[in-house]
Amino acid sequence: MHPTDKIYVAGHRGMVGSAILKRLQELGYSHFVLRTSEELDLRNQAQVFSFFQQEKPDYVFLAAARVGGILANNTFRAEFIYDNLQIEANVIHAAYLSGVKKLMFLGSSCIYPRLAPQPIKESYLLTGPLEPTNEPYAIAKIAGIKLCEAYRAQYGCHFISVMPTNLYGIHDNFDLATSHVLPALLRKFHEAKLNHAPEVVVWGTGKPRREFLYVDDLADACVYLMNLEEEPDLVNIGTGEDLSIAELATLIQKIVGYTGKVVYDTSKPDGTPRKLLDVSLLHSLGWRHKTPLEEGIRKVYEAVFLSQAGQTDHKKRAV
Ligand code: GFB
Repeated sequence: MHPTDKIYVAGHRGMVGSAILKRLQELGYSHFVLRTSEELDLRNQAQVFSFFQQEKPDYVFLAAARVGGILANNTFRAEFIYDNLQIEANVIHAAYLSGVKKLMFLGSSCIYPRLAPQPIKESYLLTGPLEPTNEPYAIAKIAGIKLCEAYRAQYGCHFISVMPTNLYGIHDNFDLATSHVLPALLRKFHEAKLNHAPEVVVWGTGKPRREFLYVDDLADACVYLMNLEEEPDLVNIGTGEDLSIAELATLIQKIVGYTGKVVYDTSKPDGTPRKLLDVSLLHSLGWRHKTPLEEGIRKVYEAVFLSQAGQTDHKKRAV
């Protein structure tokens, strides 16, 4: 990408899209085309096609998606498949029609089989049944990968997919009903500390293992991969390290400084037992993550829960 190229970041107000935009700006890119979801509904084919015909972006980061934690995925099954399929189909086809030079589609590690051997290589895609709690979302994301692959094979489009592991960051969703585990636990421990609550409830058994990547590192990886001349059509992005949910809870408890008890609500689902990405391909392409987990969680905790601005912002976002 040249500094003058026109770049469309789809989903630039979300946690991932905003981090990608910030990284691009840090690197000197300045020619962006951006639309909020109120201005452009990516589920609407006519709107998307006319936007691409009018703007003709050179590069596209497709970071717009309906996302959420285990409960949101399991509850809003229809929206998770429908919205994501629509967004991907519209944006990827419009990118082909308008001659986009390169498009990067962001998927998720839940596309891999529930019981895939660990760590999970890119080649394990479609080798076994998916985790039921997020199957609709995973099917939509697999469709996105296959769309990129098909347009690449048939029309020679430079469309690639990256599969990030579980992400976290300052602009995360902190709503306890729809968020992922890391922001949820930060909020639960913080509020329990403030309210002198005797215990914090963690969902599931605490045994599942997860890998977490700081979103600014993900953004750096995305821009890095976008700028490679030759790259594989599917690349995992992670740290290559995981921990159990119980270990995560202990770490967050320490960071927050909460001294009460941790209890497990086993009526809530555990989801996939383990989801550790094999990042050897990513490493061989010359990229490694920089932010250690504890440092990243401290950054988020300080920015969102301890700073005045963060507290106001998080209350707005957490209702
Ligand atoms: O982060 P999370 O919601 O998503 O949950 P997944 C990870 C694990 O943390 C599960 C447990 O075992 C949860 O039961 N957990 C414990 C909690 N306490 C909490 C809590 O307070 N809130 C939440 N949310 N979880 C999602 C997929 O799976 O990950 C998506 O559903 C996507 O499709 C995303 O792939 C990255 O890692 O299980």
